[in-house]
Amino acid sequence: MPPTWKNVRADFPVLHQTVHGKPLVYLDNGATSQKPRSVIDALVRYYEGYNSNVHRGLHALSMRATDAYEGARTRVARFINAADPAEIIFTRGTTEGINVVARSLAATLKPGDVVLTTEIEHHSNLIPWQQAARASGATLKYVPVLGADAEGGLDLAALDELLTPAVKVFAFTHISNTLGTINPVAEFCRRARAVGAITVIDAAQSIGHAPFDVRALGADFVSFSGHKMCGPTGIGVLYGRRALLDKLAPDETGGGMVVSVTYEDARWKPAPERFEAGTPNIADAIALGAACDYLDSLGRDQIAAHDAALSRVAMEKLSTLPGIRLIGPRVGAERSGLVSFAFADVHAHDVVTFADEDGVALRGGHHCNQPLMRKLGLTSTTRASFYAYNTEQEIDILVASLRRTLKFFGAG
Ligand code: C6P
Repeated sequence: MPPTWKNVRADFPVLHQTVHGKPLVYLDNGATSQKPRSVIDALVRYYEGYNSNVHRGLHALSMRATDAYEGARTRVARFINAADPAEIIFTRGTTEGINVVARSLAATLKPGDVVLTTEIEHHSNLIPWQQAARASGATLKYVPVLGADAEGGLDLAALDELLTPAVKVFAFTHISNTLGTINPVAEFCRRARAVGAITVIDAAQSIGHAPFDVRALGADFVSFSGHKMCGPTGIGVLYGRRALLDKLAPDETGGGMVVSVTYEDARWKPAPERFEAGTPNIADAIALGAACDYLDSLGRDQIAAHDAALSRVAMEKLSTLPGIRLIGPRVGAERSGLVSFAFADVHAHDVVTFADEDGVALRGGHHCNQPLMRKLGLTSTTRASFYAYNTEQEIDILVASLRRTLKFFGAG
């Protein structure tokens, strides 16, 4: 760990426990990250000190809650360098944000239009576009991934042919949750702009792991989850460029998002309220602001370097295991802080169960990437995903656990 981080692990209460009598080695950060004390404290402060509804009350507690909630919006805007806090819509998470954009954009699509996405998308950035294409008559196309182990990343040459003026939406992930591939999102945004396509970035796996600047990218929409970036579950963000948000119809209607209502009709407020019908997730939004503070106190460039160093070490050590099939970028190539692998004779669920006995938390399964798994001829992989508090020693524990598993199954 970088020396400036003194004692990152001490900030995370949950890490200091044993599981099945072994020290917890938490390597399932792709599913959800752990929460630092400062984020937990922000939740407790709200519920103990000023729990109240926002935007509705004129009493002291409500005003304090409103200030903290809107302050969190401003903090998130700064976190991703949005031009205006009004471009930050609080959602339940990445999935909800993409669904909101896909449903809203579906109304603007027509037969002949193309929605372009990629073969490595999480179901959350795939099914909403299938639905949008079905509802509008638009055609859904995919940028292919290269290599038998998807080691070659997305096929940029195919992008030349696919990204035509017929493409109205280009939706892609920043970091693949199964492969660890880091997509060239700046290039994707630039090329999409050149043909007039709207970009939608799934930043679920990247937002808490590396600097992210929506204006430098020129991104139109970005969706991410609080719980993968040291924040609480149940809160996420949909960033939308102001000019586009103002043109989109709301996805949900109800209280808090209207200027005036008659028995016949209603007029919407501008963004962000227009997209936040009903009482929002006040406590978790405020705590998400605390998560932004925490991550910036570590430095997101430092986190990215730490993730990359751990995954490089993990790839090198894992490649020594007999019969392992490593998925995604090859050993030594650039990848994010996660590694995904399969053994011919041991099912991923057995690997995860054995690792759990050694205190190691992994994920095994299709990782909500079924079409990609099918393309790779797999049903599942085992995944270890790292964060700022993980160490090289934990990778050694992982590798030792995997050796034990392979021996048990007569594969080692
Ligand atoms: N991936 C995992 O890989 P939600 O559940 O809405 O917070 O995030 C959905 C999502 C969208 N895109 C990507 C790239 C993701 O990785 C995820 C969530 C988790 O373990 C759960 S499947």
